Amino acid sequence: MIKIVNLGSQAKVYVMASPFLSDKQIEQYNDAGFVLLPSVLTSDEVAEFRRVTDEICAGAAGLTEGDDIYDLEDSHTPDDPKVRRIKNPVLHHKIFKDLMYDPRLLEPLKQLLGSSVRFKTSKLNMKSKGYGAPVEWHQDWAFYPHTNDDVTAIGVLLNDVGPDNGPLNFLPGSHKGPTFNHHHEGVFCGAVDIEKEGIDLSTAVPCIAPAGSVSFHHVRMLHGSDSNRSNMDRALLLYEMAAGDAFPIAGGMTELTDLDDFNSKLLCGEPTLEPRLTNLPVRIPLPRHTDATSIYQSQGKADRGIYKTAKT
Ligand SMILES: O=C(O)CCC(=O)C(=O)O
Repeated sequence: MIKIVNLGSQAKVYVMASPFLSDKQIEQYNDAGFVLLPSVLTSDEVAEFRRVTDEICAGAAGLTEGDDIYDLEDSHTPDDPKVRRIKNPVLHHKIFKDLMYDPRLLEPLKQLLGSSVRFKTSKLNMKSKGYGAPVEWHQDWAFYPHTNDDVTAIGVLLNDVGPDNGPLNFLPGSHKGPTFNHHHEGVFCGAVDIEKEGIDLSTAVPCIAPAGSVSFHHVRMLHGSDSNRSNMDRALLLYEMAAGDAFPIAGGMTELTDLDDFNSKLLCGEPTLEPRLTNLPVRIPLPRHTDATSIYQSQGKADRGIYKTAKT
C-alpha cells in the first residue's frame, strides 16, 4: 500500500502504509469494542464515493414512498427528495462492492474476525445536513444474534465528521455486557430505553474523524447518533461482516434456505457447515412490526428515544 506524504514545495515522500492493525489497535477493539482508523481512503477516493452516492440519491426524485433502494426521510416529498438511507449499496454500484475486498478493510477485518469472513449486508446512512434522522441507541446484536459474536460493522465516513453533524457514538465496553431489551409493548422496536435500563452514557465516545476514516464496531456495542442539525452532511457507509462460522440465529438471513447464496457471501476462507457456538446473552427480535422495513421505521414505533428528529 503506497501513501503519498506531501512535505510542501515539491518534495514528496512515498511511504508504504501497512493495512494491518497494530497489537494496540486490536487490544482497543477487544477492550473498548471499537477501533477508528483515520484517513484510510484518499480525498480523491472519497470524492468518487460521494459522486456515486449523489447519483444514486438523485433517483429518489419523484418517488412517493420508499422502495428496495431508498429509505426516505419522513419529510421527503417527490419534489423535495430526501434520502435517509440507500439500502444495500453494494447491489447498486461496483465501487461499494470493490471496497469490501480492499486490503485496507479486509486485512483488519481478518485480524478481528479470523481468516474466514462473510459479508452480511451493507447500508449507506445519509444523515443529510439540516434534517438527517437520528438513530436511537441500540446493539446490532439485538437485530441479528449469531452463534458467536465475531461479528462487526465497518463504518466508512464519506464526510468529515465533527460533534455537530450527527457523529456515531459508541459506549466503550458495552459489548461485554448484557443484551438490552429492544422491545416496546411486546414488539421489537430496535431501540433501548436508556433511562429505564439505567445506562450511563457519560463515557460515550463520538466517532469524530476526517472523511475517508474507517471504524470497526463490535456487534454487541451500544451505539446511536443524533439528528444532523448542522450545515455539513454526514454520510456513513456501513458493512455488516461475520466470521465464517458465525451462523445467524434470528433476524436478517435467518432462514438459511439457500446455502449457495450464503456461501457466496464469503469474502475469504472456506465454507463450513459447523457453526461455532459461544455462550452469550441473546434476545430474539420477534415479533416485529411488519410494516417497518428499516431501523428508522421500527424505532419510530416506540417513543423511547433520547434523540429528536430535526424539524425541517
Ligand atoms: O448512521 C448512524 O449514525 C447509525 C448507524 C447504525 O447504527 C445503524 O444503521 O444500525
